[in-house]
Parts: sequence; C-alpha cells; structure tokens
Amino acid sequence: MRILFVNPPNCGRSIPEERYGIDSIKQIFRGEPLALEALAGNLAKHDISIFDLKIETSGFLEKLQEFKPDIVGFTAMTCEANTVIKLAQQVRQVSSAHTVVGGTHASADPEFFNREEIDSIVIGLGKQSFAELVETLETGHHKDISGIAPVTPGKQLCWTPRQYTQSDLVNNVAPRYDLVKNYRCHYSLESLGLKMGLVASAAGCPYNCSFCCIAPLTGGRYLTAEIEAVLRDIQTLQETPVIRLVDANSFGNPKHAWQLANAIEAAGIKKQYLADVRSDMVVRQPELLKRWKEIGLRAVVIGFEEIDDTTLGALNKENNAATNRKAIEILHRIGLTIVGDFIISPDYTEEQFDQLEQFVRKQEIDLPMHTILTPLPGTPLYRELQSQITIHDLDYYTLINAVLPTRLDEEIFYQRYAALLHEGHSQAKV
Ligand code: B12
Ligand code: SF4
Repeated sequence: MRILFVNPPNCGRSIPEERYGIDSIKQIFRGEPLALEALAGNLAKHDISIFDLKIETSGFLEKLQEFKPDIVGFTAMTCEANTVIKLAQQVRQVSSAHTVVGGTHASADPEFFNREEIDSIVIGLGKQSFAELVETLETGHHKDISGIAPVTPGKQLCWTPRQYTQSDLVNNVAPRYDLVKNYRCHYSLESLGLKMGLVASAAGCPYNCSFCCIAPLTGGRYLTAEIEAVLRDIQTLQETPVIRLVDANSFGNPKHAWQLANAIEAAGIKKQYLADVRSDMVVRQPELLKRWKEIGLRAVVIGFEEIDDTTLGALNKENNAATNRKAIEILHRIGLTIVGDFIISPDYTEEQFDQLEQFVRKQEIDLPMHTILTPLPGTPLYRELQSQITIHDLDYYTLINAVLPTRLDEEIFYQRYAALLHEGHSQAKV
C-alpha cells in the first residue's frame, strides 16, 4: 500500500494580533512529526512518505497526484483540526485514498472528525492499531479494530475502546527518522540555534489535570518504552546534539528512569536532554535528577501551572505550591535549567499578573512559558466550562488565546500577557 502521512501547517490564529495588532505572542514552532515517523516504523512492507506542511508551504495537491496514495493519514492537535478537514477535502477532490486522522484532537474529541471527508479516526496510540487497519484495507477483510472508529456522518461514532498496553508502543521497530531527512535542518530551536531530535521514553500519564488532553492517548495508563528501544532511537539521531524526550511525564517510573540513565552512560552516549517532569517527582527523587544531570540532562520543563493552592486545586493538579517551590530549590541546587509552564486564567486581575511576574522573577525561573487556560474539547475543563466559551473556532485553540471571557478589558489582558512573555523571554537563561 502507498501511505502518505501529513503533518499539518502551523495554522493557529491569534486574537491579540488580529484585534489589537500585538504580534509578539504567536510563535512558530517546528519539530519533527515523531508520531508519523513512529507509525511508519511499523509499516515495513509498505511504501511510505511524510509530507510536512510546517516546512513545505505548498505543493500538497501535486504531492497527492505524484505519490498516488492508497491511504492518507493526518496527525492533528486541536488548533490544526479545521485545517486537517480542509486538507482531507482536497484529498477527496483528486484521489480515492482512504483518509485517516489521529493524534491529540482525534483522541480527545473523536466526534469532531465524524465527517464525510474522513474515513477512519484513530483514538490514542496508533502504531499497532493503524497497522491493523492498513492490513484490513489491503486484504479487504474488514474487522472491528479496537481504538479505531469508522466514521458514520450524521450518526454518533461507535467503536471499541482499546486497552492500551506496552505492546501498543511496538518497541521492536524504530521510528522512520530517515523519512524526514530533507526536512531535518529545519527542526531546530531557532531562538537558541539548537538542533533537536525527538525521542519517546514513555507514553501517557496517570494524572488527570482538568485542562490536559494527554489521558485519552493511553486511556490514562503510563507506559514506559523498552530501554534498548530508547537507546536505539537516541543513537539513530546522530546529528542532533540535543534530545527532547517528548513524554508528557518523563521519569514517571523512577526505576525505569534510573535504568535508562545507567544504560545511556554505559553506551557512552554524549548528548544533552530536555524532559518534562512533575515537581513532586523532583522533590521525591532529587538523586534521580542529579544522576540525569551527570549523563547530560540540560533542562527540565515543569508544569507549575499556578502559584497558589486554591487555583492548583481547581485544576486537579494533585500538587501544591510548596512542593513547586521546593522543586525549584532542588533544581537550582543541581544546576538544571528550569523551563516553567504557567497557565494564565482569562479571569486574571492586574494583581494576579503582578504576583505571577514577581514569582517568576523571585524564583529565578530560567525560561517561563505562559499559556492561557483553554478548555480543550474532550477534557474535564471543557465539560465544566463549556457554557461559558465565547470562541468555538478551533483555529484559536493554540493555548495563547482567551476563548473564555476575560475579566480585565480584553486589550489590557493581552497587553499584560504580551509583557509577561516579553519579560520572560528577554531574561531567559537556557
Ligand atoms: C513535539 C510536540 C510539538 C512539535 C512537533 C509536532 C508536529 N506534529 O509537528 C511542535 C514543536 C511543532 C509543536 C507545536 C505545537 N504544539 Co505541540 N507538542 C509536542 C509534544 C511535546 C509531543 C508530541 C509527540 O511527538 N509525541 C510522541 C508521539 C509518538 O505521540 P503522539 O503524538 O501522541 O502520537 C501517537 C498517537 O497520538 C497516534 N497518532 C498521532 N498522530 C496520528 C496520525 C495518524 C494518521 C494515526 C493513525 C495515529 C496518530 O499514534 C501515535 C503513535 O502511537 C506534545 C506533548 C506530549 N507530550 O504529547 C505537545 C502538544 C501536542 N502540543 C501542543 C500545542 C498546544 C502546540 C502548539 C499549538 C503550541 C503553540 N502555542 O504554538 C503548536 C502547534 C502550532 C500550530 N500548528 O499552529 C499541545 C496540544 C494540545 C491540543 N489538544 O491541541 C500538546 C499536547 C502539549 C500541551 N501543552 O498540552 N508541538
Ligand atoms: S498536565 Fe502533566 S501531570 Fe497533568 S495529566 Fe497532563 S501530563 Fe499528566
């Protein structure tokens, strides 16, 4: 089978720019589409191509006509969902390919894609389930595949939930990093001039923060990758000195994280790493962080989210402000760069903006990353705040737009937000 995987373009829209001319908030990120490379890895006998529209700005129709795919697979975050529908319409115009969508939005809100432009929706980890779908399409022996919903426009979707296990990671086959070799020079963190490669050492997260869309990817399970598979992937990315572990919750299984650090050292791998970790794990496992620093950990991304316990509690973070402060202390002591994620509620007052600004300065967060509280469809927060949402167009669900009413005058809200981002980035020490 000929399978074309498509990474949608950078397509999020920006309210501060459109309404108030504040153009400093929207950022363009580029990174390899690891999901598509991983899926391709488990399709060895097929002819696969990845088209990255975040890099190629045109030529999609030409690619379809030239490659003549039997299947076109899209990945999509929420802000890319509308764009994927439009791209799937283009596929329908020139080809009879089976169209499939997977990724964070399909997993959290599959019903959104229950439209005639799409044929199948993959919910959660797809490396194994998609391979099963390709087989049924190739042989014509249709069967029910758990984790895959055939679209039924006009009727509610019906599918068998998948009980995700380690076998869904299909660790015995590597991601096809080679399929993006022509794009690789673009996958860098331009502001720091860093070339970065993506590797997964775990999937999913057992927590259930109300704003987060990760749980549906694994049905709330935390699955660790085999150590040999992680080493293989790091070593394959020979030209990239920095590895971003893409796990939503790295080192969530400390025993696995120790084994991985020891294995990296034993293999003589000299690279730098960036990982997303929880602050309570840092407090419980400072020695683990020290160990990772020894083998190359350069920076950790931590979701501090809010600076007081009431708001943290409301987000169901199962963590508290004291633990966050303790983790910051430990990380400073170890000498790890802290990239701190903070969530600004549209409900923020001037005073709350001031307090957050002071916190970031006082705690010496090296690179603060501020997003705006966004009820992503499919999350508990969405169910809670659905009736208050004023902007339903998913193009704005980039986490840098207020889709709920702001308490402050909207323009002032965005000015304060832009100033916060500017201060954080101008003093960034990464
Ligand atoms: C790497 C990454 C990026 C990279 C690369 C993504 C890409 N496609 O090019 C870059 C840097 C480009 C990026 C950009 C953005 N990102 Co991002 N990103 C991630 C990150 C850290 C890892 C994703 C990943 O590679 N996982 C590893 C792979 C193997 O797992 P996976 O993606 O889940 O894929 C599996 C399944 O989902 C499924 N699957 C996925 N796609 C497909 C497709 C098909 C056909 C099938 C069958 C199955 C399938 O099978 C895969 C294998 O099992 C996640 C957080 C996280 N830890 O998940 C955020 C995350 C996905 N990003 C997020 C956001 C918000 C953004 C931005 C909007 C940020 C911004 N403000 O600009 C932008 C998008 C900009 C735009 N389009 O306009 C949010 C998405 C929330 C949401 N529901 O929309 C996340 C979840 C982080 C968060 N804060 O919550 N991102
Ligand atoms: S925000 Fe982090 S800790 Fe909370 S559910 Fe999502 S990945 Fe897990």
